[in-house]
Parts: sequence; C-alpha cells; structure tokens
Amino acid sequence: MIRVTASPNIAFIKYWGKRESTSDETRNIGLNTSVSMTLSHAQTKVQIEKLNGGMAHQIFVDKNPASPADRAKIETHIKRIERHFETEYPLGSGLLKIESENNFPSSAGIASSASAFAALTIGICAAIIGKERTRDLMENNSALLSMLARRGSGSASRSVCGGFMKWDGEHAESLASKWNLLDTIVILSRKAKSISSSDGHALALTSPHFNERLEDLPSRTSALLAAIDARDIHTLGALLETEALEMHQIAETSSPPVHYLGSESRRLIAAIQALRERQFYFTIDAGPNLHFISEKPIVADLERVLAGLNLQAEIWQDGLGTGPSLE
Ligand code: 2P0
Repeated sequence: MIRVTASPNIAFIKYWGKRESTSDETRNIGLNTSVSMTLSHAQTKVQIEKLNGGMAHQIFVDKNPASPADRAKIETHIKRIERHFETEYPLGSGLLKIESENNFPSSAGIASSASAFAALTIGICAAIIGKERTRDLMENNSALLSMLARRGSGSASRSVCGGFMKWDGEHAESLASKWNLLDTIVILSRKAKSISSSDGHALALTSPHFNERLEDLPSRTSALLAAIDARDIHTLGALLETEALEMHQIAETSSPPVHYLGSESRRLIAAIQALRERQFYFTIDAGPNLHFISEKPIVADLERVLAGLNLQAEIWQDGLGTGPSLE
C-alpha cells in the first residue's frame, strides 16, 4: 500500500496565462515566473494499491468513483509517468486502485488540483519505481517530480515541496526561506466556479492589459522575493494585493470576461483596504474567497470586519507547510 499526502499552495505571484504547447512535455508552462507558499493543514491524501487482476484502473475521488473527466486526467497522468520511466521500468505501474481524498471543503478557494496532482505524481512514481527511489527523488530531485506534476496541472508543480516555491519554465524549485506565515482563508461562497482555471488561462491572453502585466512582472517578482528574504510583511502584503487585483482585472477584461469575485468579495476587499493599520494582507485565487497572509493569528480581526459588514463566512486556518509525505 502506498500512502501520500500533499498540500495545496497559495500563489503570491500568479500563474495566469500559459505558453502555447504542441506536446505533452510542454503542457502547462506559465508565461511568467510564479511564486507560492505551500500550505500545511489542507491536504489531499492519495492511497494506491496494485490490483492483481481486472481490466482497468479503479479510481475514486472523495469516496466516489471518479467522474469521466477526472478519470481521463488521472489515467493520462499514469501513462505519462509510465512513459517517463519506461526505459528502466518497461512494465509500468500495472493496474492500480487509486483513492484520493481532500480533508478541506471543495470549492473553498483552496486549489485542490495542485495538491491532488502533486500527491498522485508521487504515488504513481512509487507504484512504478518503488517507494525508496521515489523518496530519493523527493529529497534530491524534486525538479523531476515538479515537472511531472506540472503536466497534470500547472500549479501542482509548486506543491511537490513545502515552504516557498518559485516556478519558472519546466519545473518549480524551493526557496530557502522558512518564514512561518499564516494563510487565513475566508470562505464566502462554496459555489463551484463557472469557468475553469484552464479556460481562464486561455482567455487571459485576450485581455488588453495582459502584455503590460508580463512586462511589469519581473520587477514585481524580484521585489516580492526580496520581501520574503527580508521577512518584510508590509512590502510583501502590498505586492500580494496588487498582484491579486491585477490577475482579476486580467480575467475581467478578457473576452469574454471572467468574473470570479462576487459582490461580497468586493465589499470585504474594500473594508480591509479602508483599515488604517493592519498586519494582514489579502490574495485571491480563481474564485470569490479571500486568503489573508499574516505573521500572527488574525481570526478575531477578520471576524470583526465580517460582523461589521454583516457577512457570513467560514474561516479555514492554514499556514506554511513542510511538504508531501510518502509512506
Ligand atoms: C495560481 N491559479 O498560480 C493561479 C492563480 C489560479 C489562480 O494555477 O490548467 O489549476 O491545470 O494548469 O494549475 C489554477 O490553474 O491550471 C492556477 P492547469 P491550474 O495558482
């Protein structure tokens, strides 16, 4: 039995817009460098067992048989990892029973495809090349795992290690910082988004602001990396907010436009921006929920702001994680 856990990551500099690709090897490469923090408490757990007989892999997601779309993505992922190792391991993985489960609420603004494909990549590798060699990759060649995970889902390239990750091109790499930041997630809505991230990526290039964003990003990214190194929460926070609002501006000015933020998200953003002194800063994924990054716990502050706005929300407390595990 192979057991893997991996956590999602929250992007500080977003992956939004992909390079054109004509092969599986070049799938899901961002047009810009992105930077993220891997979380801790939110986790995907993947359990993999080799089947003795049968005609097909058995795949379960959150205890139910995988949807045809999820099944196709996971089967493709097994094949691409088998292909990668086929010279040394021509027998591949054999037929597998794969069970994937999230411990966090779905559609909560926590990117489940990142943790799922990071965990699946490690688990499928273990089924093909064995646990010992996979552990060796986790310690000494996370770039290979990151590259394989990326081809399943771009953001998964940043979930194969803990801490902070920088993804540029084929794979992501760990940053040295161990700054113990918190991510307090305010879940305003659990409605599944109407436009998938993959469609959002494709539409991003139609925004009239997209090229300007690509020009601005190298200096924003350098400044953000320097703020992480210096543990400067205020500089980091200002950059996080600019970046998150810009990603949503790109989405909203795409043709057709993509609206991920709802009126409640906007009211909360405005109320937070109006606070005179604060130690916490927002970032937002492709959804209506807000992530607040801080050094100290801020749940009480957020509850006060939410109460003042008469907003109902669930709060998920998370923070910097140490990366995937394989048993
Ligand atoms: C990110 N997002 O950097 C950005 C910010 C959402 C908002 O990466 O098509 O699910 O599987 O490569 O990784 C979401 O995109 O897209 C995403 P695919 P993915 O985290």
